[in-house]
Amino acid sequence: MSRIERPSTPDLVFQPSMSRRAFVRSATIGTVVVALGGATYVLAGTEDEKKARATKRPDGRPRLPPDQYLLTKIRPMGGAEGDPSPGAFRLRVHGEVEQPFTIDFAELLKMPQVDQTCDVHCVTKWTVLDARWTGVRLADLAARAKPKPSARHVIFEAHAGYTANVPIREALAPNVLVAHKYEGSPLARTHGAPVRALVPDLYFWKSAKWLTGVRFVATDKPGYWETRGYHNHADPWKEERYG
Ligand SMILES: Nc1nc2c(c(=O)[nH]1)N[C@H]1C(S)=C(S)[C@@H](COP(=O)(O)O)O[C@H]1N2
Ligand SMILES: [Mo]
Repeated sequence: MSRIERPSTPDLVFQPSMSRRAFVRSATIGTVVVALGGATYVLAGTEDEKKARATKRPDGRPRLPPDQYLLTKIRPMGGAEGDPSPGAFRLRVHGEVEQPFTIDFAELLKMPQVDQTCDVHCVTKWTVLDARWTGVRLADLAARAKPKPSARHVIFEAHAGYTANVPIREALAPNVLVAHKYEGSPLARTHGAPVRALVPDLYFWKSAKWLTGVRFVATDKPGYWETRGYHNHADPWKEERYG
């Protein structure tokens, strides 16, 4: 996983000594560069960040979790890409369920569609506010599969063996989607085309791209990043970054 560290910049700083490398780096993370009276200033996005930190979500938590900064668009974070064609897509819903099933892309589109605006938070410290997604609630797919009382966790399964584990109560929250659009357009290949998971209230690594399956399990099974030093749960407000 690539890591982005944010340079520490106050609101408006005159940095004649800033190296070209540091300047370019800060310019790529959403800062605004302005020229005033012949001097160059770096205007960091910190006013928006202060505002987002001061604003509360309906659940009482701040819009911006601790130690996060803002980007305006989600950033491709890599991973082994699956086949992006909707025609090849199959999603298997299985495990500790009464009615396991597999659906293709056309069947997914026939299920109730949700258009949702929500914030996403990457463990590398960027946050995007008001990202717009379209997809099907995982709870609706689960209702069709009928999880057994023994089901306690959901394992998102993706191309090339990537997995991410989420407790069932959190996975069935109404804002957890199997998403196929971002900002009104089909998902870009780098963002998981044709279908990804979206678990907005946990760090973004739980949102498996190139989704192939949703498996209900009785016993928790730490996934790809969870077995590589990342936290098993991943709550951004508790800064559950590393295990
Ligand atoms: N299949 C798969 N899904 C994945 C990953 C991956 O490597 N493979 N990376 C995760 C990580 S670490 C992050 S931060 C997000 C990044 O999503 P994005 O590239 O759309 O920003 O996807 C998550 N989903
Ligand atoms: Mo990540």
